[in-house]
Amino acid sequence: MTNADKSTVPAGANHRGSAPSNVNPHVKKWVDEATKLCQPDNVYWCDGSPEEKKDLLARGVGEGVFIPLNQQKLPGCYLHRSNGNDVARSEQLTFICTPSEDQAGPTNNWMDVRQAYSKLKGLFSGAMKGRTLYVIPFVMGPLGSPLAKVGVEITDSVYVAVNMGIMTRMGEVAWKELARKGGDPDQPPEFTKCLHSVGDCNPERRYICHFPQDNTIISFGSGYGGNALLGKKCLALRIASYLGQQQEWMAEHMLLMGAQAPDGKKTYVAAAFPSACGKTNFAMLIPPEKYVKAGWRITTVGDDIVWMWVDKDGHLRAINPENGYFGVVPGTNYETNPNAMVCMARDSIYTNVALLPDGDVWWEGKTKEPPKQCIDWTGQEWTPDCGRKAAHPNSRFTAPVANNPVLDPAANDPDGVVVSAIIFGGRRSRTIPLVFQAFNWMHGVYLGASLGSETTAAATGQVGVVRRDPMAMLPFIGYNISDYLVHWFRMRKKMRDCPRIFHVNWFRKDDQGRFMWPGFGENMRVLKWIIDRSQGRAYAKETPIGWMPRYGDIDLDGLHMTKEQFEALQGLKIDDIKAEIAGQEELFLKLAGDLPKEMIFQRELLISRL
Ligand code: OXD
Ligand code: MN
Repeated sequence: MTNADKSTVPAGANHRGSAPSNVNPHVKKWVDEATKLCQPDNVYWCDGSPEEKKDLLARGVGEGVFIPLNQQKLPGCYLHRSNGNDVARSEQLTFICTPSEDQAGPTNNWMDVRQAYSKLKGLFSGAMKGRTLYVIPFVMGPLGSPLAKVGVEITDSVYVAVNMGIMTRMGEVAWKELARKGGDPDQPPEFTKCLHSVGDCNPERRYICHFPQDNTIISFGSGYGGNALLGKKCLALRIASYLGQQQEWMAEHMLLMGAQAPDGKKTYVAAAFPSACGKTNFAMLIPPEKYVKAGWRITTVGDDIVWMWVDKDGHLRAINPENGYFGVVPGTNYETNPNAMVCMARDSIYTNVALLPDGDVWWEGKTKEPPKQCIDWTGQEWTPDCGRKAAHPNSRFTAPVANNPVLDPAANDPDGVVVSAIIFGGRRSRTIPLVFQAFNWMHGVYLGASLGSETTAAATGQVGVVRRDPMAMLPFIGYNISDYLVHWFRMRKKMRDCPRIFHVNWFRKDDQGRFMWPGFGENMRVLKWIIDRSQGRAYAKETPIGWMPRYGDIDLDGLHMTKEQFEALQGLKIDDIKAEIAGQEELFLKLAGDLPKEMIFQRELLISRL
């Protein structure tokens, strides 16, 4: 027996950590090859049990990866401080690796598939010496769902092992799901190979590579969520978007929520907002009191990713492939998102927040008054006047969906839920009204495709500039964007009754720079209009950009908003819309000759309406 075959982590475990006797031979072969390449000191196969989680956390504490928090206040919660150079997704170091550049398209970084494998082989060779290699089997999607996908992640990070245990259905269940999918024992079963090493966490040697045609992800040099928890952005969006195009379904960067009306009728809505535009807040929205009293309830199916397919009745159905939340913490508090606060109050991992003297955590916006002192996210003493942020602007919590007090009962339903409305939204301080509805699916796809948003801290780069972010998927489309847009247009043909499509902007500001809409729970008012429109109940007037509520069509009772204020919030200036169309040019030029003709038609129609 070689050293690498022995599982010595965690000590004393009864067979825990060794390969299950019935592991699929194709999986075993791949793990053996990776082990040979990476040369770890130990190999540990995760089973997903609660005992294992405890052991992994204890091991992480021993390694200094996790700091236990105040267990009275935050039972089961730990703090992790990442390397200062590794605090967000690294889009410039993220690659789609295919035989030809054209398959990755003009919006992705491309690497030749053979060159990528050879470069990565060099980086991974011996990379896990002195470390433990964890084998993490996981399922994306409710068990037994037609869309559920199995992945196996190999990593040398205990932080990744624990977080994958929260974010996915991890462990034994994955082997069962793989067996359920069955197939010919001689044929490799469909599973995504995910190979990850933090390496030396050097941005010069950081590569997040996707091989859609091989259903493979290889990530080196980063421990950050989106770069390292490979089930999330890498599998559930980039690889899944490609699989979806091949297999006629859709993987989208969307939240999924249920809204139950006082009459008990529930409507499910999916919404695509770019990173850090409040998807988690919207998905966990608490309606204003009068709505709650009237009997409205909002429930969360997912806060970041949906997979959607057309069922045999021609309806668009959706599941959330994830089993946890990886949410942004700054700005979250008991007023802005009480449900998120409850989610992260137990069994959660905090990454890059500040540590209070009593073992509690803090971040900007958690309380009105900052603490007198704390340890900041880099581990240094912090006081309010020190001129630095206590928590990193992209600090995160990882929490199980089961903690969510408003988790939708269908969250684990393999058949998912029927989607009645799709909402696109961005962070736009000017030009774009609070809400409008697309004329039809094709127009809605154009709205989604030309979505723009002011950039935030979730990705590295400049903050505050309008970036075109088609369907909020720009960093996540695992193939050529032209084919992706064509796929969206074509999905219409498969549906008998398609969801209505809307555009929202919670972030419009007046000339004094003040937000014109209160946002948060009050977004319920907009949601109600959207639901009523989807059910054919509410009125709207036709405008050049779509259907819009008039003052009086949307419930503003209790908001003290005058007709003039509402009209300013919904106002359209033709010159601004023209400038907006010019702003879309950047994307249109990138797509150049490959722009789907439907996009050109929709733009021409818009111009003709102005
Ligand atoms: C995320 C992101 O972490 O979109 O969800 O960046
Ligand atoms: Mn996201």
